[in-house]
Amino acid sequence: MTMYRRLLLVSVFTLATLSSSHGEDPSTMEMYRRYGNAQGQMAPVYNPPVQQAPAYAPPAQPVYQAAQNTDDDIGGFQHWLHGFRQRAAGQGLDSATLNRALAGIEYKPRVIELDGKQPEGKITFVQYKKNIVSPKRIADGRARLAANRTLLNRISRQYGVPPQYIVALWGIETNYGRNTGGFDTLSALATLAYEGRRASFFEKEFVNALKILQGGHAGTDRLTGSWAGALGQCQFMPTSYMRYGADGDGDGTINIWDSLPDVFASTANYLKTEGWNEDLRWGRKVIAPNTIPASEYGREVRKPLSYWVQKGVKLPGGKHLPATGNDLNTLASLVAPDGPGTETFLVYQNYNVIMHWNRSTYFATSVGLLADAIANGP
Ligand SMILES: [Ca+2]
Repeated sequence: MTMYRRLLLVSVFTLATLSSSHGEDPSTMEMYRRYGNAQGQMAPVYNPPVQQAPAYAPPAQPVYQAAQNTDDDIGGFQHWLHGFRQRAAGQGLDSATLNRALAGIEYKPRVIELDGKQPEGKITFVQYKKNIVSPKRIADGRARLAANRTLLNRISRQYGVPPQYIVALWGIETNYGRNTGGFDTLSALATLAYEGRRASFFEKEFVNALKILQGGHAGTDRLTGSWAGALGQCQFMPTSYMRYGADGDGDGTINIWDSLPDVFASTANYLKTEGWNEDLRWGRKVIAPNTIPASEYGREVRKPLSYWVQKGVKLPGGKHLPATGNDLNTLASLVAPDGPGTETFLVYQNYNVIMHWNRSTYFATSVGLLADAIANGP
Protein backbone atom coordinates (compact mmCIF):
# COMPACT_ATOMS: atom_id res chain seq x y z
CA MET A 1 0.00 0.00 0.00
CA THR A 2 1.43 3.35 -0.90
CA MET A 3 1.96 5.96 1.75
CA TYR A 4 -0.68 8.12 0.12
CA ARG A 5 -3.30 5.39 0.18
CA ARG A 6 -2.37 4.37 3.70
CA LEU A 7 -2.71 7.85 5.09
CA LEU A 8 -5.84 8.57 3.14
CA LEU A 9 -7.40 5.45 4.62
CA VAL A 10 -6.44 6.51 8.12
CA SER A 11 -7.87 9.92 7.48
CA VAL A 12 -11.13 8.61 6.00
CA PHE A 13 -11.44 6.03 8.75
CA THR A 14 -10.95 8.66 11.41
CA LEU A 15 -13.46 11.02 9.86
CA ALA A 16 -15.96 8.18 9.49
CA THR A 17 -15.56 7.39 13.17
CA LEU A 18 -15.98 10.98 14.18
CA SER A 19 -19.11 11.33 12.06
CA SER A 20 -20.76 8.46 13.90
CA SER A 21 -22.20 9.04 17.34
CA HIS A 22 -21.35 5.48 18.38
CA GLY A 23 -18.43 4.82 16.11
CA GLU A 24 -19.89 1.50 14.96
CA ASP A 25 -21.89 2.22 11.87
CA PRO A 26 -21.25 -0.09 8.90
CA SER A 27 -18.97 2.35 7.12
CA THR A 28 -16.65 2.61 10.12
CA MET A 29 -16.57 -1.14 10.60
CA GLU A 30 -15.87 -1.59 6.92
CA MET A 31 -12.95 0.82 7.06
CA TYR A 32 -11.61 -0.94 10.13
CA ARG A 33 -11.93 -4.33 8.48
CA ARG A 34 -10.18 -3.19 5.34
CA TYR A 35 -7.45 -1.43 7.17
CA GLY A 36 -7.01 -4.28 9.61
CA ASN A 37 -6.62 -6.76 6.77
CA ALA A 38 -3.95 -4.64 5.21
CA GLN A 39 -1.96 -4.06 8.37
CA GLY A 40 -2.45 -7.17 10.47
CA GLN A 41 -1.83 -6.60 14.15
CA MET A 42 -0.99 -2.97 13.57
CA ALA A 43 -4.65 -2.12 13.03
CA PRO A 44 -5.41 -1.01 16.62
CA VAL A 45 -2.72 1.62 16.24
CA TYR A 46 -5.09 3.54 14.05
CA ASN A 47 -8.01 3.48 16.43
CA PRO A 48 -8.28 7.23 16.88
CA PRO A 49 -8.49 8.36 20.48
CA VAL A 50 -11.51 10.56 21.20
CA GLN A 51 -9.28 13.45 22.19
CA GLN A 52 -7.96 13.67 18.65
CA ALA A 53 -11.33 14.99 17.49
CA PRO A 54 -10.24 18.66 17.64
CA ALA A 55 -7.58 17.83 15.06
CA TYR A 56 -10.29 17.86 12.44
CA ALA A 57 -11.84 21.16 13.34
CA PRO A 58 -11.32 23.80 10.65
CA PRO A 59 -7.88 25.35 11.19
CA ALA A 60 -7.93 28.76 12.79
CA GLN A 61 -4.95 29.93 10.78
CA PRO A 62 -4.03 28.66 7.32
CA VAL A 63 -0.45 27.90 8.32
CA TYR A 64 -0.37 24.42 6.83
CA GLN A 65 -1.59 24.50 3.29
CA ALA A 66 -1.33 20.74 2.96
CA ALA A 67 -3.69 20.17 5.84
CA GLN A 68 -6.56 21.69 3.92
CA ASN A 69 -6.09 19.39 0.99
CA THR A 70 -7.22 15.81 1.57
CA ASP A 71 -5.62 14.86 -1.74
CA ASP A 72 -2.23 15.61 -0.32
CA ASP A 73 -0.25 12.48 0.43
CA ILE A 74 0.57 13.68 3.91
CA GLY A 75 -2.89 15.03 4.59
CA GLY A 76 -3.71 12.88 7.62
CA PHE A 77 -0.51 13.74 9.40
CA GLN A 78 -0.82 17.43 8.60
CA HIS A 79 -4.40 17.41 9.90
CA TRP A 80 -3.07 15.95 13.10
CA LEU A 81 -0.35 18.61 13.30
CA HIS A 82 -3.03 21.28 13.03
CA GLY A 83 -4.81 19.90 16.05
CA PHE A 84 -1.54 19.45 17.88
CA ARG A 85 -0.67 23.07 17.28
CA GLN A 86 -3.86 24.21 19.00
CA ARG A 87 -3.21 21.91 21.96
CA ALA A 88 0.45 22.90 22.24
CA ALA A 89 -0.41 26.60 22.25
CA GLY A 90 -2.53 25.91 25.34
CA GLN A 91 0.50 24.43 27.07
CA GLY A 92 2.73 27.45 26.98
CA LEU A 93 4.41 27.03 23.62
CA ASP A 94 4.65 30.28 21.67
CA SER A 95 3.89 30.71 17.98
CA ALA A 96 7.48 31.52 17.10
CA THR A 97 8.65 28.15 18.48
CA LEU A 98 5.74 26.29 16.88
CA ASN A 99 6.31 27.95 13.50
CA ARG A 100 10.01 27.20 13.62
CA ALA A 101 9.68 23.63 14.83
CA LEU A 102 6.61 22.37 13.01
CA ALA A 103 7.60 23.68 9.59
CA GLY A 104 10.24 21.00 9.05
CA ILE A 105 8.37 18.05 10.55
CA GLU A 106 7.71 14.97 8.46
CA TYR A 107 5.84 11.73 8.93
CA LYS A 108 8.46 8.94 9.29
CA PRO A 109 7.19 5.46 8.38
CA ARG A 110 10.52 3.95 9.49
CA VAL A 111 9.82 5.02 13.08
CA ILE A 112 6.58 3.04 13.10
CA GLU A 113 8.34 0.07 11.57
CA LEU A 114 10.95 0.11 14.36
CA ASP A 115 8.26 0.57 17.02
CA GLY A 116 6.85 -2.80 15.96
CA LYS A 117 10.22 -4.54 16.19
CA GLN A 118 11.21 -4.27 19.84
CA PRO A 119 13.71 -7.03 20.66
CA GLU A 120 12.53 -7.75 24.20
CA GLY A 121 11.06 -11.22 24.54
CA LYS A 122 12.56 -12.35 21.26
CA ILE A 123 16.02 -13.12 22.61
CA THR A 124 17.07 -14.64 25.91
CA PHE A 125 18.87 -12.70 28.61
CA VAL A 126 21.98 -14.81 27.97
CA GLN A 127 22.02 -13.70 24.32
CA TYR A 128 21.27 -10.07 25.25
CA LYS A 129 24.00 -9.99 27.89
CA LYS A 130 26.55 -11.42 25.46
CA ASN A 131 25.97 -8.44 23.17
CA ILE A 132 25.55 -5.73 25.79
CA VAL A 133 28.14 -6.68 28.41
CA SER A 134 30.81 -7.57 25.85
CA PRO A 135 34.55 -7.67 26.57
CA LYS A 136 34.94 -4.65 24.26
CA ARG A 137 32.33 -2.60 26.14
CA ILE A 138 33.91 -3.55 29.47
CA ALA A 139 37.40 -2.55 28.27
CA ASP A 140 36.06 0.71 26.82
CA GLY A 141 34.25 1.44 30.08
CA ARG A 142 37.42 0.96 32.10
CA ALA A 143 39.30 3.30 29.77
CA ARG A 144 36.54 5.94 29.95
CA LEU A 145 36.43 5.70 33.72
CA ALA A 146 40.18 6.20 33.92
CA ALA A 147 40.17 9.09 31.43
CA ASN A 148 37.40 10.94 33.29
CA ARG A 149 38.28 9.94 36.83
CA THR A 150 38.46 13.43 38.37
CA LEU A 151 35.22 14.59 36.81
CA LEU A 152 33.41 11.36 37.67
CA ASN A 153 34.61 11.45 41.26
CA ARG A 154 33.34 15.00 41.69
CA ILE A 155 29.91 14.16 40.28
CA SER A 156 29.80 10.92 42.21
CA ARG A 157 30.38 12.76 45.49
CA GLN A 158 27.81 15.41 44.61
CA TYR A 159 25.01 12.96 43.82
CA GLY A 160 25.96 9.91 45.83
CA VAL A 161 26.16 7.60 42.83
CA PRO A 162 29.36 5.58 42.21
CA PRO A 163 31.16 6.42 38.93
CA GLN A 164 30.89 2.92 37.47
CA TYR A 165 27.07 3.13 37.24
CA ILE A 166 27.25 6.45 35.42
CA VAL A 167 29.77 4.99 32.98
CA ALA A 168 27.81 1.74 32.54
CA LEU A 169 24.60 3.58 31.63
CA TRP A 170 26.56 5.76 29.20
CA GLY A 171 28.12 2.64 27.66
CA ILE A 172 24.84 0.76 27.23
CA GLU A 173 22.75 3.70 26.06
CA THR A 174 25.06 5.11 23.39
CA ASN A 175 28.28 3.06 23.45
CA TYR A 176 29.96 5.88 25.39
CA GLY A 177 28.51 8.64 23.26
CA ARG A 178 29.44 7.10 19.92
CA ASN A 179 25.91 6.16 18.87
CA THR A 180 23.28 8.69 19.82
CA GLY A 181 20.96 7.97 16.88
CA GLY A 182 20.36 9.98 13.76
CA PHE A 183 16.59 10.39 13.77
CA ASP A 184 15.05 13.83 13.72
CA THR A 185 13.52 13.87 17.21
CA LEU A 186 10.60 16.19 16.46
CA SER A 187 9.53 14.18 13.41
CA ALA A 188 9.94 10.88 15.28
CA LEU A 189 7.85 12.02 18.26
CA ALA A 190 5.19 13.60 16.06
CA THR A 191 4.96 10.38 14.02
CA LEU A 192 4.55 8.25 17.16
CA ALA A 193 2.01 10.64 18.69
CA TYR A 194 0.05 10.75 15.43
CA GLU A 195 0.06 6.98 14.91
CA GLY A 196 -1.56 6.55 18.27
CA ARG A 197 -0.37 3.31 19.89
CA ARG A 198 0.82 5.40 22.85
CA ALA A 199 -0.51 8.74 21.66
CA SER A 200 -0.73 10.58 24.97
CA PHE A 201 2.75 9.45 26.07
CA PHE A 202 4.40 10.57 22.85
CA GLU A 203 2.41 13.78 22.58
CA LYS A 204 3.65 14.77 26.03
CA GLU A 205 7.21 13.97 24.94
CA PHE A 206 6.68 15.99 21.77
CA VAL A 207 5.46 18.99 23.78
CA ASN A 208 8.48 18.74 26.07
CA ALA A 209 10.87 18.45 23.12
CA LEU A 210 9.41 21.74 21.86
CA LYS A 211 9.87 23.25 25.31
CA ILE A 212 13.54 22.27 25.20
CA LEU A 213 13.73 24.16 21.92
CA GLN A 214 11.77 27.14 23.27
CA GLY A 215 13.96 27.26 26.39
CA GLY A 216 17.04 27.67 24.21
CA HIS A 217 18.68 24.48 25.49
CA ALA A 218 19.04 23.12 21.97
CA GLY A 219 18.36 24.13 18.41
CA THR A 220 16.37 22.02 15.94
CA ASP A 221 19.68 20.77 14.50
CA ARG A 222 20.49 19.38 17.95
CA LEU A 223 17.26 17.50 18.41
CA THR A 224 18.32 14.20 16.92
CA GLY A 225 18.44 10.83 18.61
CA SER A 226 16.74 7.44 18.70
CA TRP A 227 13.66 6.55 16.67
CA ALA A 228 11.66 6.75 19.91
CA GLY A 229 12.75 10.31 20.68
CA ALA A 230 15.54 9.72 23.20
CA LEU A 231 18.17 12.45 23.25
CA GLY A 232 21.89 12.83 23.68
CA GLN A 233 24.61 10.66 25.17
CA CYS A 234 22.40 9.45 28.04
CA GLN A 235 19.34 9.00 25.80
CA PHE A 236 16.89 10.96 27.92
CA MET A 237 13.37 11.30 26.65
CA PRO A 238 12.41 15.01 26.60
CA THR A 239 10.40 14.64 29.81
CA SER A 240 13.42 13.08 31.54
CA TYR A 241 15.59 15.89 30.22
CA MET A 242 13.22 18.42 31.82
CA ARG A 243 13.03 16.49 35.09
CA TYR A 244 16.57 15.21 35.60
CA GLY A 245 18.82 17.20 33.29
CA ALA A 246 21.68 18.82 35.24
CA ASP A 247 24.30 21.42 34.39
CA GLY A 248 27.52 19.65 35.31
CA ASP A 249 29.94 22.20 33.88
CA GLY A 250 28.13 25.28 35.21
CA ASP A 251 27.74 27.08 31.89
CA GLY A 252 24.01 27.64 32.42
CA THR A 253 22.72 25.13 29.88
CA ILE A 254 22.11 21.39 30.00
CA ASN A 255 24.00 19.98 27.07
CA ILE A 256 23.63 16.20 27.07
CA TRP A 257 24.91 16.11 23.49
CA ASP A 258 28.46 17.47 23.85
CA SER A 259 29.27 18.16 27.48
CA LEU A 260 30.45 15.12 29.42
CA PRO A 261 30.02 16.92 32.76
CA ASP A 262 26.38 17.54 31.80
CA VAL A 263 25.89 13.94 30.59
CA PHE A 264 27.34 12.51 33.81
CA ALA A 265 25.57 14.98 36.13
CA SER A 266 22.23 14.36 34.40
CA THR A 267 22.66 10.59 34.66
CA ALA A 268 23.65 10.79 38.33
CA ASN A 269 20.84 13.23 39.07
CA TYR A 270 18.33 10.83 37.53
CA LEU A 271 19.51 7.97 39.75
CA LYS A 272 19.66 10.12 42.88
CA THR A 273 16.20 11.58 42.25
CA GLU A 274 14.71 8.12 41.85
CA GLY A 275 16.13 6.90 45.15
CA TRP A 276 19.67 5.61 44.66
CA ASN A 277 21.14 4.36 47.93
CA GLU A 278 24.90 4.82 47.90
CA ASP A 279 25.36 2.35 50.73
CA LEU A 280 24.11 -0.49 48.57
CA ARG A 281 25.21 -2.21 45.40
CA TRP A 282 22.71 -3.01 42.62
CA GLY A 283 22.63 -6.71 43.41
CA ARG A 284 24.81 -9.71 42.73
CA LYS A 285 24.82 -13.08 41.09
CA VAL A 286 23.77 -15.88 43.44
CA ILE A 287 22.98 -19.57 43.54
CA ALA A 288 19.40 -20.25 44.59
CA PRO A 289 18.38 -23.76 45.62
CA ASN A 290 15.56 -25.30 43.60
CA THR A 291 13.49 -25.59 46.78
CA ILE A 292 12.61 -21.91 46.32
CA PRO A 293 9.36 -21.84 44.32
CA ALA A 294 8.91 -19.70 41.20
CA SER A 295 6.37 -17.59 43.12
CA GLU A 296 9.22 -16.22 45.27
CA TYR A 297 11.04 -14.82 42.24
CA GLY A 298 10.51 -11.32 40.95
CA ARG A 299 11.05 -7.74 42.12
CA GLU A 300 7.63 -7.66 43.80
CA VAL A 301 8.79 -10.25 46.37
CA ARG A 302 10.93 -8.16 48.73
CA LYS A 303 12.32 -9.98 51.76
CA PRO A 304 15.13 -9.22 54.22
CA LEU A 305 18.51 -10.71 53.34
CA SER A 306 18.17 -12.92 56.43
CA TYR A 307 15.20 -14.62 54.75
CA TRP A 308 17.18 -15.48 51.65
CA VAL A 309 20.15 -16.66 53.70
CA GLN A 310 17.82 -18.97 55.61
CA LYS A 311 16.37 -20.24 52.31
CA GLY A 312 19.87 -21.29 51.25
CA VAL A 313 20.74 -18.55 48.75
CA LYS A 314 24.54 -18.42 48.43
CA LEU A 315 27.28 -16.80 46.44
CA PRO A 316 28.48 -18.60 43.31
CA GLY A 317 30.97 -21.17 44.57
CA GLY A 318 28.85 -21.89 47.64
CA LYS A 319 30.10 -19.23 50.06
CA HIS A 320 27.67 -17.48 52.39
CA LEU A 321 26.31 -14.06 51.44
CA PRO A 322 28.48 -11.32 52.98
CA ALA A 323 25.73 -10.04 55.26
CA THR A 324 25.82 -9.58 59.01
CA GLY A 325 24.09 -7.38 61.58
CA ASN A 326 21.90 -4.66 60.08
CA ASP A 327 22.76 -5.82 56.56
CA LEU A 328 20.51 -8.80 57.18
CA ASN A 329 17.50 -6.45 57.26
CA THR A 330 18.22 -5.08 53.78
CA LEU A 331 15.33 -5.85 51.46
CA ALA A 332 16.23 -7.96 48.48
CA SER A 333 14.51 -9.81 45.63
CA LEU A 334 15.47 -12.82 43.54
CA VAL A 335 15.54 -12.09 39.82
CA ALA A 336 16.17 -14.65 37.08
CA PRO A 337 15.65 -12.89 33.72
CA ASP A 338 15.43 -16.22 31.86
CA GLY A 339 13.31 -17.84 34.60
CA PRO A 340 13.95 -19.83 37.81
CA GLY A 341 16.67 -22.44 37.35
CA THR A 342 18.71 -20.12 35.10
CA GLU A 343 21.22 -17.41 36.02
CA THR A 344 19.87 -15.78 39.19
CA PHE A 345 20.55 -12.48 40.93
CA LEU A 346 19.73 -11.12 44.36
CA VAL A 347 18.87 -7.45 43.82
CA TYR A 348 18.41 -4.45 46.10
CA GLN A 349 16.67 -1.10 45.97
CA ASN A 350 19.10 0.33 43.41
CA TYR A 351 18.00 -2.29 40.91
CA ASN A 352 14.54 -0.78 41.03
CA VAL A 353 16.07 2.63 40.37
CA ILE A 354 17.71 1.28 37.21
CA MET A 355 14.39 -0.33 36.26
CA HIS A 356 12.80 3.12 36.53
CA TRP A 357 15.23 4.24 33.83
CA ASN A 358 14.28 1.30 31.62
CA ARG A 359 11.64 -1.23 32.64
CA SER A 360 13.56 -4.26 31.50
CA THR A 361 15.24 -6.85 33.71
CA TYR A 362 17.64 -7.52 30.81
CA PHE A 363 18.66 -3.88 30.82
CA ALA A 364 18.89 -3.40 34.59
CA THR A 365 20.85 -6.58 35.19
CA SER A 366 23.26 -5.74 32.38
CA VAL A 367 23.85 -2.25 33.77
CA GLY A 368 24.74 -3.80 37.13
CA LEU A 369 27.03 -6.42 35.65
CA LEU A 370 28.78 -3.89 33.40
CA ALA A 371 29.22 -1.48 36.32
CA ASP A 372 30.81 -4.25 38.40
CA ALA A 373 33.08 -5.29 35.53
CA ILE A 374 34.19 -1.70 34.96
CA ALA A 375 34.84 -1.06 38.66
CA ASN A 376 36.69 -4.34 39.15
CA GLY A 377 38.95 -3.71 36.19
CA PRO A 378 42.70 -3.43 36.15
CA1 LIG B 1 26.25 22.73 30.97
